[in-house]
Amino acid sequence: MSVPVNDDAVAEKKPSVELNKDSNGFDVVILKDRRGFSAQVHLYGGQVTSWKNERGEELLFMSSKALFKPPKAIRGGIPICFPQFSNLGLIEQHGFARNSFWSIDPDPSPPLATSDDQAVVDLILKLGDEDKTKLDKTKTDKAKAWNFSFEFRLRVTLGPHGELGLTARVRNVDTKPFTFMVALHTYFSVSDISEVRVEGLETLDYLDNLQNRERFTEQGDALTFESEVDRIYLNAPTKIAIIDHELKRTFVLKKDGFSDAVVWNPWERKAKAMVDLADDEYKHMLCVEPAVIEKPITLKPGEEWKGRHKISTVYSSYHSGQLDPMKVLESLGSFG
Ligand code: TA6
Repeated sequence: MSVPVNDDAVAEKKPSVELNKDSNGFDVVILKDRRGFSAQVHLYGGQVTSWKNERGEELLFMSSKALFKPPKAIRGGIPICFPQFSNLGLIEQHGFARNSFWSIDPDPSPPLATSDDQAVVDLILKLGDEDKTKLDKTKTDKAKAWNFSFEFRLRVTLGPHGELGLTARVRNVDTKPFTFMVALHTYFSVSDISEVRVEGLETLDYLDNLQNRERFTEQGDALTFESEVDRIYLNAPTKIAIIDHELKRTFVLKKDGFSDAVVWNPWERKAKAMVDLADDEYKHMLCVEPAVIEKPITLKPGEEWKGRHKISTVYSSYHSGQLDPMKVLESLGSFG
């Protein structure tokens, strides 16, 4: 049963926010903007699990074999990797935020600026002493390895032109400093990975996860895909473009507060080994993830970090080579 939160807005076709339940009975928030774009956010994982354009086309990849309940993270949308990226530390791969239950934040403080043009939902995940008992035993053990009190606030916005925005804020509410990594592990839906190129990462240094995280320098032109790619690009720029030639669609990513960007496609062999990904689905996904990995963040008690990630789509009738994505990026101005 869906309970419109601001039902009068729905009648006037203004942006709307609705609280619903998924097939497991877990809470899911549905955002709609006035252009007809929609987004879906699962409180399990605090995870955006859908972003559709006005034609109802899904723009994020979701595995047909995704599991939407603990302990597995949902394979698709935008999983949140926190407080750790990969299996670099003492706790589980990519940390515990993506397989914990978040709540709707009744009082985002300090409130972020909102507008009538956007559908907005504020989520929070916090691990204070009183919350630790809520974690199941294994989680508690793992959380012990990263045993700090924090508040992770996530604001998800949709609109006014269909763009999807995530603002992440991590606050130290402990009595001692802590250090963390974070990534918004974004799965983009693409027509065919061999038809895709990524602009904006040229000439950057990257750590190659397929070669023991050795450091390399990217070549001078667009990134294309012919095999498994798993790289952490360092000091990545504010804007990155993912060009899908087949669909004549460009995803434009704008970020700030995230120093790095991860690019990942598992390709055929790894895809076959993943229980929650169909064998050929690697062809229809690409992860480009704003992240803080190489230089983790340390917060003193009371300090807060903020990172923003905004994604939009640009359609064009261009044929290969006719659209200069850097001109597209420049035309979109600065973060805003
Ligand atoms: O973002 C790239 C990556 O770190 C890859 O190494 C791969 O492990 C991917 O994340 C997915 O990780 P997951 O734990 O969700 O299977």
